Amino acid sequence: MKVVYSEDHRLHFPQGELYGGEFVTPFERPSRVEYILRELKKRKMDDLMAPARLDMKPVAKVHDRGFLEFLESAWREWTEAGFRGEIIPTGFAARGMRAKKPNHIDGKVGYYILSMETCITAGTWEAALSSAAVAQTAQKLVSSGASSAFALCRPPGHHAHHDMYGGYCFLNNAAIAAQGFRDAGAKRVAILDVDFHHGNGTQDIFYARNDVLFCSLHGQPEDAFPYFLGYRDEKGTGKGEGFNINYPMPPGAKYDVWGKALKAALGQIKRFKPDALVVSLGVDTFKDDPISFFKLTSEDFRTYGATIAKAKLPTLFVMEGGYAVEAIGINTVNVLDGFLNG
Ligand code: SP5
Ligand code: ZN
Repeated sequence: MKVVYSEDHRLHFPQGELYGGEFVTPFERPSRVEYILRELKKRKMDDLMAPARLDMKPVAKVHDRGFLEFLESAWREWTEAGFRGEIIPTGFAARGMRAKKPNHIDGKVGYYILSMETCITAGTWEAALSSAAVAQTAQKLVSSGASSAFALCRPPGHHAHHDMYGGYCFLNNAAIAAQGFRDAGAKRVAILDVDFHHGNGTQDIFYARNDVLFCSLHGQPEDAFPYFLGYRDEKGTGKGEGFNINYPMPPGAKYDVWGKALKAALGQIKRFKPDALVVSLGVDTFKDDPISFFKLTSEDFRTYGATIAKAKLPTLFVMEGGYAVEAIGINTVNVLDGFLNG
């Protein structure tokens, strides 16, 4: 399996993440990728490839133009306004207020953000572009006949909406890849999101569409980020009705519960008869993850990799979350190894 990877992820490394009222070193940090690369090498699965230049057409189909322009110019506008820290907004269009985009950068940030732990810094836009290029290059490999590929994306993408960023995500890499599959001729694409967190951004982007089925397994929104989306009764809208399926699960869920949800999701995916499968691969379902509450073991990751392989679909793995850094390599590569070798 080819692994698409770019060093440019390093351009995004904020100093701080707002966590429990403190600024801590971000959980989503560059070393995550290094641990994964190290484990791929160890198992001789490091068939690495650099991304091609990003084709913006699929990006423009899944993201709002004003949002893309905002991300591109945010750092310049922020520093020109005289601000010296990393980008964090102070005000929001809360209930009952007007959701109109202001001119001042501080207001614009409030308009486009969905959660405040995610800072923008000088290199964020470039890193986000490189991450999307990684996903797109891997998608093109699969569109051209590879049975699978791994997009080692960083920063992650599944929390990024059509026109909002947050949850460590800026551009929705999995959505860009799914759109790329469509543009390359796939009639139907399924997205299976196994990150611990609900894939709110991916849901938002495809909510009214019936050509992309979105299934997400995640910590229930009553207790887990992103808190305001991911309930079971969110099933899609208009012609997209029935093409969004959420599997929220309570704190402490182990593989007996999680694996059942996976099988249910794979059953729905099979019924949909997709031409390609995108797996939003987060390994923050691990028992020792510092910000999550599922209890999967390292061996469970291998098991579910093998289960996904049984769908026998052209499959693109797109890296999302996972913050137990010492185990992130083992857990991620276990999924790929289980997928390839049972
Ligand atoms: C891609 C991805 O996995 N993004 C996750 C973003 C999570 N951001 C906020 C987390 C708030 C966590 N609160 C956890 C309490 C733990 N005791
Ligand atoms: Zn996550």
